[in-house]
Amino acid sequence: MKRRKFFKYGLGGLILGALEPVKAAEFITNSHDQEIRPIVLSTWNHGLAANEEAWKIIVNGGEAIDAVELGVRITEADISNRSVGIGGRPDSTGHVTLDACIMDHRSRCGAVACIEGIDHPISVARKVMDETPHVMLVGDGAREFAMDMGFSKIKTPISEVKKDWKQWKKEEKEKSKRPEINHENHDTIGMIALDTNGNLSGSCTTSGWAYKMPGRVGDSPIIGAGLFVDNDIGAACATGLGEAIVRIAGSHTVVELMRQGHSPQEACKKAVDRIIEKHDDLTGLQCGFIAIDKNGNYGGYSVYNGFNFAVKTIEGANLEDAPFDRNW
Ligand code: SD4
Repeated sequence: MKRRKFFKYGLGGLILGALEPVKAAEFITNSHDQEIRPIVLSTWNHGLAANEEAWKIIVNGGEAIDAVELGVRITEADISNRSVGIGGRPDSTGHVTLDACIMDHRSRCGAVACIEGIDHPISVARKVMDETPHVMLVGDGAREFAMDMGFSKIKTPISEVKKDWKQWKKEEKEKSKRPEINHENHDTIGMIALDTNGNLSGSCTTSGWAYKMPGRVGDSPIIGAGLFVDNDIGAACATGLGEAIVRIAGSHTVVELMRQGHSPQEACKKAVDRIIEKHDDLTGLQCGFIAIDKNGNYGGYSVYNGFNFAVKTIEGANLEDAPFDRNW
């Protein structure tokens, strides 16, 4: 067994950022005498930068809910990203419609779906959670709510994306093609985190399936599908073909499997197995899950190769290839 280093912090708070030696620790003992292994986990390569932002909150003793919101805002703000935020690809009619959800350790949650012209859907989802009695707002209602909350209007699609969309329109044969969901597309960001108080939260944000039917919503803003958190057990989120993830209530399934005693890794694999069982045609059907449990253990799994996820712990940052069921 690896040697563990213990660090204790007083009631004055956890100023972990200021304490260099903590980097070597596998877990910390917080001011409530709990041993915690704080962690941030998020989907795909873009998760690396997002995790760094989230970690700033975690390492200073902040709440996981703030970490997962601020973390994925980094990805939403990156206009070179074609699958998250305002740089995302539009639906078949040229409208960029965004989906997002967020959930905290008290099972509070908020979501927006099919929202257009707002740059940070994750923060609108947070406002739905914090400021309304509802869980989800969609379409124009979500947009009006965002504007009431002080979010500014953004023009989408950005010109490069518009050019691509026009080209896609021209290529009639491309219209029925299922868009490839893989690491080159960078895809949805889902983030889950365990903070130094031992609390879990998660977030998920996407522009969804490129050139989707107008009004189409995938798994990403659906609590239980794209994201689920149960503070007694663990947290999970999903990426890939949303329709397949919704069919098995993917992220909720992963958390329930952890409740039954499976490790995060096994739980993700079992959820993927279920997707495979429920679909006769797996052509291009990529789905991946990531999960963490209350003890800071983590894992991921995908249908096909090519899915990776970013891990941030006290010991450092990593990009890991998820194990998978089959090769493309
Ligand atoms: C969706 N799950 O809208 C999203 C897309 C995605 O990796 O995650 N791509 O279906």
